[in-house]
Amino acid sequence: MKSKTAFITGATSGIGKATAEIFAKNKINLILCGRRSERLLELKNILGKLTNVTTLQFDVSNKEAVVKAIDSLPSAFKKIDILINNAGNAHGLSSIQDGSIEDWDAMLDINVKGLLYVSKAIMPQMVKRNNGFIVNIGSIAGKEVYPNGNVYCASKYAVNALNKAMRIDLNKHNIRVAAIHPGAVETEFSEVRFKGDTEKAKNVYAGYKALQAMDIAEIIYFVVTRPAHVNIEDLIVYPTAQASATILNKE
Ligand code: NDP
Ligand code: 8X3
Repeated sequence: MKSKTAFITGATSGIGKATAEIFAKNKINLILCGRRSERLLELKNILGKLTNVTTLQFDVSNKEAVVKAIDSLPSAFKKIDILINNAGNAHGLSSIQDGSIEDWDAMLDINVKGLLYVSKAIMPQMVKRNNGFIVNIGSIAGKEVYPNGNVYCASKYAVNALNKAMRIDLNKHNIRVAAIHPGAVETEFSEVRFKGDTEKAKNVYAGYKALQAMDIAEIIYFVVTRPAHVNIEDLIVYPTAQASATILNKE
């Protein structure tokens, strides 16, 4: 396979799925990851018409599963040029004293440790080749703490710190590292945060035009296609109606 290969976590929905779509249109080979196998299969069938696609079904927070999945990649997909660390979610939105410990564990295990497990399995080959690109999807929640955001914000502050750490430690290995921090993007994010309460989730995006997953995917594609000497390290992207994590110009 001549063109570059990208490994995308959280490709079954939202930002990760849109990134897979734009990468496929631009002939980037794809390793698509997520837990929902039926969605992975559907994506493989559709995007496989545009580029080479393989899928890996695993939970990023399960370190043995991460290693096993990545070890199982077919030889044509073993060389990974671009890693998009996108899998993540929020569980709950409540004051810290009322938060659920299970929700805290899930957010820290997925958003922080999951990102580390996947990166740990892929960084060594990039170091060896003295080449690679890692894009970490942070959040405005990793730049500003907002009321009731507590542990989700902490997890995204950690992503922000890890992005900087990767940039520093991988710099001498010619590996580009970039973080993109979106504000409100209309995806399944709020459905997950509110545990399937679709009305509550819909309300998050009501009264203004939220970012769409493809808005972020186009930016990711732009970032990874800059010339070799250019690295866009840290980028905040808001919908026009949003001025901060908490200031939103709703109708
Ligand atoms: P979605 O809920 O639409 O997508 C989340 C993706 O992550 C899904 O593909 C899901 O796949 C995957 N995922 C979740 N948990 C796991 C897990 N344990 N193991 C493997 N994969 C997992 O949300 P978004 O597209 O909005 O979210 C993508 C990223 O963007 C997240 O990191 C989120 O924090 C961040 N973000 C989102 C914003 C927003 O407003 N939407 C704003 C700022 C940042 P599956 O369920 O199949 O495993
Ligand atoms: C997702 C955006 O504002 O809900 O990271 O934290 S927000």
